[in-house]
Amino acid sequence: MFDDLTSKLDQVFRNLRGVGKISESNIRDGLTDVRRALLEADVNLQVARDFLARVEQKALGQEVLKSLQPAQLFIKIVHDELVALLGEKEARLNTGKKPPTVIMVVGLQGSGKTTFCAKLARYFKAKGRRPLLIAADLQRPAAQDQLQVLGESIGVNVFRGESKNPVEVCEAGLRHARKISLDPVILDTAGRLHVDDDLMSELERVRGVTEPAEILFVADGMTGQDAVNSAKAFYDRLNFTGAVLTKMDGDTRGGAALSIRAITNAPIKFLSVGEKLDQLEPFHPDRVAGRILGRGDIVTLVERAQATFDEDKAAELEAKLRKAEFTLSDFLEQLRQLKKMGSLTELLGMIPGMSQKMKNVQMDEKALKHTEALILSMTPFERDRPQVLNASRRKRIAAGAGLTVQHLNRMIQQYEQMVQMMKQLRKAGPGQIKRVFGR
Ligand SMILES: Nc1nc2c(ncn2[C@@H]2O[C@H](COP(=O)(O)OP(=O)(O)O)[C@@H](O)[C@H]2O)c(=O)[nH]1
Ligand SMILES: [Mg+2]
Repeated sequence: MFDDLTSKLDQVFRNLRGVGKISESNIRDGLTDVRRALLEADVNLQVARDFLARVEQKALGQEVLKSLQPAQLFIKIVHDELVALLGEKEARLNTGKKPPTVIMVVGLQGSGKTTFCAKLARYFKAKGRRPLLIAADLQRPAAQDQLQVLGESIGVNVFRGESKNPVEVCEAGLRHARKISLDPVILDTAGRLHVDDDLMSELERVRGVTEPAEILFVADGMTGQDAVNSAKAFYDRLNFTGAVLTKMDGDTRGGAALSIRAITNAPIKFLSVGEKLDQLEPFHPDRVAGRILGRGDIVTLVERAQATFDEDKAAELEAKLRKAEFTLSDFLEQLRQLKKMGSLTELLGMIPGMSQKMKNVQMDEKALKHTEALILSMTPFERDRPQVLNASRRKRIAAGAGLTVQHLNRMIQQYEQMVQMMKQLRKAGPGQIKRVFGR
């Protein structure tokens, strides 16, 4: 997410830090470079212009030139304005006046509505709620089945109804939810390839009968300016109350994220960061601004760790470590837990200061598969006692995994480093961990 923009802004700041004494013309050059970076990230032209005007006013007005660390102050101004552009504070979901709360999900075809509906249902279920999904997309024959399959995979009820009319399906679904006290109710509506009047009228009728507390517009984050244009069209007709950006795991340039709030005045409420149903993040403007500026997002990282790490397993590992029994099987377990949290490259991007350092190192997801293959081709005896791995055992194991002895040696080295690092972390306590993360 935002990698390209991050590295371009980083270069701008680096240039500013590089000059001994900053002059007004340095600042103007900096502003020009920021502008270029924003436009290359596909930020809407007007949005970029307004943004720059605010930064310029602050930068030249706040006596950046006289401050002790002009470059730092300039970065801070850009940061604060980015946060303002993204929406100041986290926007929470509205609750209906009386239950069930209806959340209507709208957007173009293929933007990720159905996937998001299921993610949202999962999100509520994890909070102890009993959501209902209503399959109100009757445009495509398979759309209802798709939602049904997703619903089943997370143990959430999906209402399909008999009618061929989406308005009636929604009404019936809502009655069903009231009868058995399901709340919230999430409506997966139909999309089209382009904004058209038919679709908008249908959505208006659905809105009329269901009185949603929340209408969420789903925008494909990969499409940049197009997403902004369709957002505007949907906003003009439906006045949606929040936006969701999907496919933020791809190499999106970030333009939609930076423009949508300014164009529609509706806050972004979620980011969808993958096809799996747990890949959903509530949107925090300050954290995202931090990520864009390459400062990392340690809070999201920690939250994700808390959500995915199995606490019992973590405690078990810690106990083993204390007794210096951390074996290769534990090493593999640890790596698998890490993998569950998301791609390594993405995780590293959230560690402050890492995203720039790691820019040219494509974290090798393949290496993880290799490690898995190597450890699995050992006997349990060998996994527990890596010290017995002599040359002939190493040859057999490497061959078994379809890899070379060098691969195996490198993996063992990493394992030993991990054991060392964990010992040090444990000795030093939480203070050390803080230092590692730079906060
Ligand atoms: N990589 C990625 N793919 C996504 C994400 N959200 C949805 N998709 C995929 O995008 C495609 C369209 O999604 P779908 O939910 O069917 O869109 P709809 O037509 O708006 O209902 C599917 O292949 C999804 O798996 C996301 O956050 N990341
Ligand atoms: Mg759909």
